[in-house]
Amino acid sequence: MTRPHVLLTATLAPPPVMEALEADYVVHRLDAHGSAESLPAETREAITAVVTTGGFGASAALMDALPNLALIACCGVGVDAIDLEAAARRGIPVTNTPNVLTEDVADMAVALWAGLGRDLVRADRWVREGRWERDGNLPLVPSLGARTVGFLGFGRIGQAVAARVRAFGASVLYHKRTPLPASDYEYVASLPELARRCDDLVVCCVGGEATRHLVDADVLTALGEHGHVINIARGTVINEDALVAALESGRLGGAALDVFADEPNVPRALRERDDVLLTPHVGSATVETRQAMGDLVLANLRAHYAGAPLPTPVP
Ligand code: 8YV
Repeated sequence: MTRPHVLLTATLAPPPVMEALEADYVVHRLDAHGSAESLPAETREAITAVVTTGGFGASAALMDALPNLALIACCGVGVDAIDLEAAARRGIPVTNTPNVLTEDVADMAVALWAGLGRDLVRADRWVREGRWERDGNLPLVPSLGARTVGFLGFGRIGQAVAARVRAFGASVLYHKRTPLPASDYEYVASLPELARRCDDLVVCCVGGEATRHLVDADVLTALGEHGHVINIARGTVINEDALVAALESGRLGGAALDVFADEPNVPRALRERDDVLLTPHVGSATVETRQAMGDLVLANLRAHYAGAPLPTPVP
């Protein structure tokens, strides 16, 4: 059987995912500028599927460059970087990788929450820079179990994080557009009110225009001088300039961020602070989860080329 041609926007890990992809498909890659337009016309015509990531997505221009594109398979749950309207107009289905990454992303969110709450960046530097010997002990911090954690967005990932922070003894509040039909967590109808009532705001909502800069200067100020913001969703949800300003003026206590407005570029002002914990978009980056995500991408490709229902279509 002839192998279908797919365009891959970024190498997937771990290696068995790439091996399986390359065994069943002719894999093309974007040019050095990350664009498909300059690929030879016959390659662009041969490509019938795009395999992409949450970060790279798929633009309308990419779709335009591939006249026979019939599937966009995203190795990631967030599809905000895929122009879904452009795909729908062209009748191109989009798949993603929900569920399989929930637990690992939630673990990472809790690691960031606890790490920031227990002042790990400052503590680590304290030891490395010899300040323990010179200056003695660090100031005390509030107990994690005494904190109230507010969730912006409360889907699968948010609820998995909530279960974890509850195990620490922390209180949970959440805000989303519509309250959950049945939940023993308290719903808060507005984001500013949520920010006023919680110590830590965990951003767990989808990205894209609908949530762009929802966390603005007012929300950050409402969190307050001892408040923390934790983001494992998308950098676009927080106004990064407002975040820097709130930290620099002492209106906000700290931030723990896995995602950024312009990855991989992280503002210097954030990198220099020891009340900021930074990770390079690694929420789902475990061997098991990335394998499971890759397996789902492969399952969607297989189903598509077999004419079978797609396992995880984006509605
Ligand atoms: C990845 C993510 O960025 O699932 C998502 O939405 O943000 C991540 O898991 C990525 O697409 C990994 O390939």
